[in-house]
Amino acid sequence: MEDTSNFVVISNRLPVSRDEEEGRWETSPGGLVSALVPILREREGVWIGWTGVPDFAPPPFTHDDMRLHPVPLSQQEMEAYYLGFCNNTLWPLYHNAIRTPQYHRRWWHPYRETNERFAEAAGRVLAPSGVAWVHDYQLQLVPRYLREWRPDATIGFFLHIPFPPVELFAYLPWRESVLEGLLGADVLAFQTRQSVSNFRNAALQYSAARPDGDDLKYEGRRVRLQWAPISIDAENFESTARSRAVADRAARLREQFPPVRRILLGVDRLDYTKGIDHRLRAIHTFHSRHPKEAAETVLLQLAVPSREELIQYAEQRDRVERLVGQINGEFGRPGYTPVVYMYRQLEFEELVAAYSVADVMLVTPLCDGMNLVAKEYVASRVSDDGLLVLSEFAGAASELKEAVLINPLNLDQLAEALRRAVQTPPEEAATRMQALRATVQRYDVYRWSRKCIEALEN
Ligand code: ADQ
Repeated sequence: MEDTSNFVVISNRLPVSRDEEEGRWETSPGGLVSALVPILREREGVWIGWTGVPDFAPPPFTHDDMRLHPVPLSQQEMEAYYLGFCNNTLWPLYHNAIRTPQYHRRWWHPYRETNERFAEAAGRVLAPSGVAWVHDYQLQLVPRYLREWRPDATIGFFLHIPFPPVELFAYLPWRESVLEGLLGADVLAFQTRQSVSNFRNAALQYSAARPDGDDLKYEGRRVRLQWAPISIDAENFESTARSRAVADRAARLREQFPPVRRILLGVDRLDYTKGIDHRLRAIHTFHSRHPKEAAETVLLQLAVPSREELIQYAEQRDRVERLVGQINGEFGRPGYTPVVYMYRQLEFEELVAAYSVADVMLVTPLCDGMNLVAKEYVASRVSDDGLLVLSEFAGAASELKEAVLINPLNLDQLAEALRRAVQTPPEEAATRMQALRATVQRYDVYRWSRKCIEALEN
């Protein structure tokens, strides 16, 4: 008899990764994990997910006070389910098809089977009438499978990425099955009101769901639709930004550049949705049109490696690196490099130090569920200075209204926004930043998780 629990979180990845050299587990960084740890502790909850290593699923274990139940995935499943269906079909389709989604039946079947396996793992460990909270696009069929097996459960689902407009979603050959999968939940939560409405339209058009006020009725049950924008552990960024260690690191980083130089910063996973290439092209336009102002800036672009096995990601990396080379070749000179580019994962304090020295933060995705980087920058600006330039296509744009909002595809507008950003009077920057900081401090990740869980428990 397995240990059961009243509260189970199910996500593709467990919140830990394996350090093979040291032979131990490490808790993954990030707000979601920090927000869920106290909840899991309080309820003696269980987290179900994959270890990140194919064919490696040790028996359940406890790490950092979290009870973890690994689900096995073979190398072939990892390729078909994860790299294939999740990241070559769903990811581009849900991000407004900014890359062409690939549709293959040989990926769909492993997606279904894998989802069934996660649901079974959850069904085994969930105590009678317990709460299961399923996360993200990799596991959209889990609510339905779990409900079939455990009709007593209360099931929540949170989508971290956008739900696309119905006209795009309609292309998915398995759209009905995906909707039926999601509609197995009692509460479906999304990052933006737009995603809530997109899902509602898709469900009304391609499933048996019917309107029930703002929610849906499906198979005699009410399915609640919730707008729940995710956030960060703002207090942690703020206190880290105020720490001696980060102040020292930030001072050392600042010393690398002449005092007159304004630091522009980009921090992204190297993903084609993040608009790093458009940002660089706008930087090129900025240097061409306004050489004097541009020469007083440097762009620090930090990119964390991601999904390197996929061709679109390798191509995007090439594109980004070519543009960096082009800008530095055309506008650099001895003692001046316009773009400083780093392709690696930074430690937390290094990241906060980068946020602390950045005069202007550039967050320019073409499409993004939320974008936590924008919120992290704001939380780290403890002196109420600095300017956030934010794409209107990031979920964060609907909350961070005092940012300078731009369309990243409009390179002229973006280049002009850069010119203005570096000349913004400090009083204007402070007014904007104070308002942004108030929002991020108030709506932090703890408030988000409470909101989601209250909806499930009421
Ligand atoms: P992501 O697409 O991964 O998340 P994002 O929200 O920006 O996007 O989070 C990226 C995280 O990686 C941030 O916490 C950031 O600090 C970190 N990071 C980026 N570059 C780094 C570097 N070089 N070194 C260290 N850390 C780095 C998905 C969705 C988003 C949604 C989140 C949460 O795509 O839209 O906001 O989930 O729901």
